Amino acid sequence: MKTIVFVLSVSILVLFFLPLIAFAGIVTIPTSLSPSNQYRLAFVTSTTRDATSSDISVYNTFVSDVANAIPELNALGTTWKAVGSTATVDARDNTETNPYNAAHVSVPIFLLNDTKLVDSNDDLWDDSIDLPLDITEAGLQIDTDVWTGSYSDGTGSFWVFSQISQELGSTDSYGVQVGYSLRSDVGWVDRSSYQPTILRSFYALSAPLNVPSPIPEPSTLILFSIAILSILGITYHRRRRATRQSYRKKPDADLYYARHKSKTELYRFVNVNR
Ligand SMILES: [Ca+2]
Ligand SMILES: [Ca+2]
Repeated sequence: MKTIVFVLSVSILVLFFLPLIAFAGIVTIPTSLSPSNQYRLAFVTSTTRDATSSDISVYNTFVSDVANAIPELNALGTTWKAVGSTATVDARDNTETNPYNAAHVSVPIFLLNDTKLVDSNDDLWDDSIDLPLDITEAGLQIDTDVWTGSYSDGTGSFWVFSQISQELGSTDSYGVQVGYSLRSDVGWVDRSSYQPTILRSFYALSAPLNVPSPIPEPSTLILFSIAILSILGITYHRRRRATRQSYRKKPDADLYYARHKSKTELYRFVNVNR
């Protein structure tokens, strides 16, 4: 009987904590938010590629593929954009986080470890972020250079006076702009530059997401209830049997009655021993 109770208890624990175990790596719904709140998610890719293409869609596809390889991120059904600028598009427009564009939804942005990167689009492009953007798609911290081709206001890295471009896909001799994942000042996007043929990470931003209303899964609830009822039933059954056995051990109904002074139990005792 003890074994059955133990097995059932373990089953309940597994059923109850399975969702937590499966999603332990990353947090896709920030715990500090409430249902219907909007937010975006951000990560830095654990994998790398070059920066030789001047077509922003190449980088958007790259970060989308990295995100959608993670089941929890794929399940969000959102679009992912690279935090990158080419000669024809700025990072803040590619990610639809331009503070000067009223059509771009301004919401808090969270990392996949449940911490807040910034509070708004303004906060993203005001030369500093609240925390380094150093958490990968798998929820792990990473120390890496990141291709951005951008300045810290989210525009393309372009020297107007000398007409030199350090944007993604540039063939100018100064190379392409990188940020550094451990920086939270301007250096998060604008730290240094490298020749675009080398391999580096990318930052990714999701489209705006909504915190869902909590709806308990009926199947989980039913399983949970059945398990609880089973344990209660077993416990009741064991107690009842133990009581019967203790009654049987007592030879004298009067002695038992004298000790317990319960007519109901005396009645039970007589019935059991009939
Ligand atoms: Ca802030
Ligand atoms: Ca800021």
